[in-house]
Amino acid sequence: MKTVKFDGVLIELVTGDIIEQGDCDAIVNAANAELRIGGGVAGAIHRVGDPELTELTRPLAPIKPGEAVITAAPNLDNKYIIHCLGPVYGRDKPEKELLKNCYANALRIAEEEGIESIAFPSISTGAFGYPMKEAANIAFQTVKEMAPSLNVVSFVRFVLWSPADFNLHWDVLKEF
Ligand code: AR6
Repeated sequence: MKTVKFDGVLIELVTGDIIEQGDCDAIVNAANAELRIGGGVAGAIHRVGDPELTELTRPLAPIKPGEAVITAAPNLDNKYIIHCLGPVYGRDKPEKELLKNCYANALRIAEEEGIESIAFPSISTGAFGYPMKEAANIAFQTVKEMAPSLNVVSFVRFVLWSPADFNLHWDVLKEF
């Protein structure tokens, strides 16, 4: 585990599974546009939360790349799930801006909903093919830029799937 502070906001990197972050108010889903079960993160979250979760997401779908919506978190210890649709690398453009919007919109919703602690996966870096180093840079840059305006959110965890992903994220974060 590694931590840094951006203004008053504690940033933590861990290796792990997004569905095992029960100490965070909210987790973020790397969703599909239909807000249904999928592979990767969306598979893990919906396997735990369905069928209730899909009942909650159905009226909110479809969403566009960069958008985020919030639901309750059935069968999880978290209060909320914030569902973000990342860009498909090479297809949804401008991909950098769309990925940035995911993090910014998730943090904005968290502020509005009184969420103090939030856990993100590495959005778009699995099925959607975004190179992880670039994606990590955008994620940290966005949190850093927003940190001074965050009054409620005080803890942001990045949950990385493998030790290699963790090391890559730390290499990027320590340069900030
Ligand atoms: N916990 C944390 N990270 C995970 C987990 C997990 N349980 N499982 C995978 N990762 P992805 P995307 C990592 O594919 O690229 C789905 O099929 C993974 O190694 O979940 O935004 C949806 O239905 C990678 O680094 O999300 C969409 O169609 C990162 O999480 C599409 O994939 C994101 O991988 C979304 O693609």
